[in-house]
Amino acid sequence: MESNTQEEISVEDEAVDKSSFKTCNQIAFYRRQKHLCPGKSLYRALLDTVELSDSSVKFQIINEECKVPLLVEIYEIEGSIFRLKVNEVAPLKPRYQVPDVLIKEPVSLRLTISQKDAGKLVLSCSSEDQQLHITANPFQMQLVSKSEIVLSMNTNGLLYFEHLQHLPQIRESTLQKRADGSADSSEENQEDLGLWEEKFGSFLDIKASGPSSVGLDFSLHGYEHVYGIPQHAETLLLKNTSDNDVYRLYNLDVFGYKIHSKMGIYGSVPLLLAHKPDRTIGVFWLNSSETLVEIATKAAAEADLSRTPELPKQRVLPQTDVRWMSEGGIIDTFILMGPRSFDTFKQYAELTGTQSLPPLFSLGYHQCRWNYEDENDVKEVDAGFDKYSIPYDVIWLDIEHTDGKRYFTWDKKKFCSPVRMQKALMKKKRKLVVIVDPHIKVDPQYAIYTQAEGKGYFVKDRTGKDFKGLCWPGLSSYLDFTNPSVREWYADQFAFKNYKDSSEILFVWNDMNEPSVFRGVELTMQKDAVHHGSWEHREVHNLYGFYQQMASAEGLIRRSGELERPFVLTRSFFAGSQKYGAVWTGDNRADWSYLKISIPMLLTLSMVGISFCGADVGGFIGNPSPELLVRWYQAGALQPFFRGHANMQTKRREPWLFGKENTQIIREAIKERYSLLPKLYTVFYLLPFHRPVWVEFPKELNTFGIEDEYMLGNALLVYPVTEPKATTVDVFLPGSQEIWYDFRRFRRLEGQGTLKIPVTLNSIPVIQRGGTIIPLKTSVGKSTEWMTDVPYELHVALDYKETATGELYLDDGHSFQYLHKKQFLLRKFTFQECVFSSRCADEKGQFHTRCVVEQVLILGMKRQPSSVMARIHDGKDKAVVFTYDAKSSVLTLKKLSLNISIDWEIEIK
Ligand code: NBV
Repeated sequence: MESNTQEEISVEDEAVDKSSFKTCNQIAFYRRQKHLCPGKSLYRALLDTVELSDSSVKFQIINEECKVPLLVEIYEIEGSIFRLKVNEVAPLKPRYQVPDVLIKEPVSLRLTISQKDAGKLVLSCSSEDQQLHITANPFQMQLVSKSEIVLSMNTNGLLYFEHLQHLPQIRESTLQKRADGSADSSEENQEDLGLWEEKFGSFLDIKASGPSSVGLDFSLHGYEHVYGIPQHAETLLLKNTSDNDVYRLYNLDVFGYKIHSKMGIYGSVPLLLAHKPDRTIGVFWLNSSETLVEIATKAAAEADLSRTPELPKQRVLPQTDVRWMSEGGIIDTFILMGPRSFDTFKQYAELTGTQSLPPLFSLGYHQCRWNYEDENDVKEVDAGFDKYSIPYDVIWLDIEHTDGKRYFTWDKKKFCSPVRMQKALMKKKRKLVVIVDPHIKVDPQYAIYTQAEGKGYFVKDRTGKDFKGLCWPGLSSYLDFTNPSVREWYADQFAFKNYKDSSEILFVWNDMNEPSVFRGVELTMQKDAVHHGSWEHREVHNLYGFYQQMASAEGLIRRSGELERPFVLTRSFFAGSQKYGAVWTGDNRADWSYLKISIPMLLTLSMVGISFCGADVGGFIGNPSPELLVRWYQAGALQPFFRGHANMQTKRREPWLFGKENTQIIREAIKERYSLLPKLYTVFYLLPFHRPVWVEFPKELNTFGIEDEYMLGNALLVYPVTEPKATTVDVFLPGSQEIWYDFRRFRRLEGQGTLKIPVTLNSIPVIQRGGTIIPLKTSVGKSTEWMTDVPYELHVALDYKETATGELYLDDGHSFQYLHKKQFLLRKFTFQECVFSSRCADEKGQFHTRCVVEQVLILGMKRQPSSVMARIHDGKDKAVVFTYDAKSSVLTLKKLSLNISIDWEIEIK
């Protein structure tokens, strides 16, 4: 085993240097598209070419300057979605169209032509209140709903489409001269536009297809709040961009990324959401090449009619203009019409899939570090959790566990018996996650390398040889996950017979899959590298991590005989990654500002379908103060994916290393998460897990920009403390008719709007919304699996009508039986007119469990009952033991022992 790389490649030096990354003006296709001035578009629609079929409307548009025709295809898709595709009528060669992201070919409905003349085409949709208005000259499109224009395209005339061309003679000779060093400076200057080649530092990108970028502008009428397009370390609300500071979607490995920056980091989801009180819409731009997004919001205003003072003042509606620009591919865009935010989420899920239901263990706490050194280290850390009575589910091994960063192997000096180690964890009902990166050490002794090399499974360089770059193992090649055969083969590497000393408790972590290439251009792969089907890397760049996670998840499913749910964490992602597992926000810093920004970063991921997401608790880089660490645990415990992680140069930071008091507070935070697991699992089933406040209060303007608090499901409002030495926090309680209760002390919070809530280090504010019912466990165990039979407790928070509802989802927590055999329970709890009932909410599901509801707490109960009776369907009435606390208005029903899977009701007299 060699350890050459750490010495050779200093992590800090390689990764922090910001000049390694491009600014917008260093991106040639951006400079080219910026030559186009807003105004009248160069495109005219040829409406005499209109063809109407059962599924689409097609016609040509022509660029008045170059006369190249483009084909426009319009689809209405079931569920209030529109799709617009623009491609060349006759491209020199096919242009890249993103495969594998849409879960199926969307079902199209028939559009009808309700008006057509030389200048205008009006298409009516299946739902009568929606129409598409197409203007011929200049070519523009408007989406009209109930005679209100919701969205229009190309209004600013920024439709841009570089048609594929033959390499001009002059270019060929320049390239030749460049190769033999005789190019003169006038020829060099032409490189500015970066048409056939583009320089960045010492890197030269030679473009096999020449310029091929596309772009289009959208005007969102009435909208001034826009969200989405992760991943950026930025606010929840997207900001207005300026020249040279636009949102970039380009997956990059940025160690210790800068906060409040629009530069691209690890993953990309080209979905933008816009919200106004009566509608949420989405624009999904399906393109996997480098993409830039400009945003210009004009707020609502009073029109300046000073020159005509006699006219009544007019309100000018707000508007947001969004301009998308991509380096390659075609224009393929979906408009999600909502109208409610949940409709928009659903529409997007219909296209790209829903978050896969995580195995229950993965909702527990994960303990990670670069690195847990050896078997003994693992044993001691694991024992530490028991010693300090802190629940946890998974211990993680980083790159050092392998034999010289050869993934799927073990460093047998440090881990001499991985099987023994896994058996010991298994006995404790815990799991192991190991890292599996996409780069493969160039080493003829390494079976994974020789097989992949023999089969031609690596990405190629421009000349057709295997692409080689530096990464942790030294010189490496990169598996071409865009190739289905590579994914098949890779999935098989997870089979127990192939992955020596792995067991069914071993799960997977895909890191460095932007892909990260040390000393590569922008620390990634050159765009002129070549993938399966001869596609250049530039076309598929943002899909690389998506495909690796897809193959890894498939491998784990196959390994289990298709029985068990996989768990795969990925750093890089794209639209649709939610189908394959979890995502985290990469190399953050142990700094308060990174704790704070993690909240909008995760909410943004959640809004674009990636519900299972988290940030490294404690901050990956640097050493958190005990106070910061405590606050981060409290925040992380109520975020979807909950993992403590630390860089190799940091001090050890297992939860018990910061003194008795801090250990106690961290323990409480983790235990609270475990007691809330029934609720957390249920919201994972119902989705999205956590959401911005505005999603629950869509009409309340003052919630639209909130990013320091959020809703967990529909019931809990969480306010993570992200300032040092905080003694109070300003929590905004929305809804004029809402009642809010302190989740831990059960008392009603007095007041509305912004409340100054006192805080101590012991906890962060968690507030239950009146009208909701939360299922919890009455006690916690060493890990999730120890808690299967622990009884439930239900927290019923009454609203002003003295009613409440809630759900519980339950299954075996690990297999696919919930899908294939409908082995699940979905229970609905209702409190109305002093009767509390538990009913089946989905007759299709059945699941046997011995688990009972032991206790019910009713918050906001105004009177002491005279008696309480429980009635099991077809059974006898039974008197219920209860206590009533008049001061806090809490009624506690005790010793209920009511099976969770059957119907029953409790009457309060
Ligand atoms: O594998 C080492 C680390 C990992 O711990 C971290 O979580 C990743 O984001 N990895 C990055 C590579 C090295 C970063 C300097």
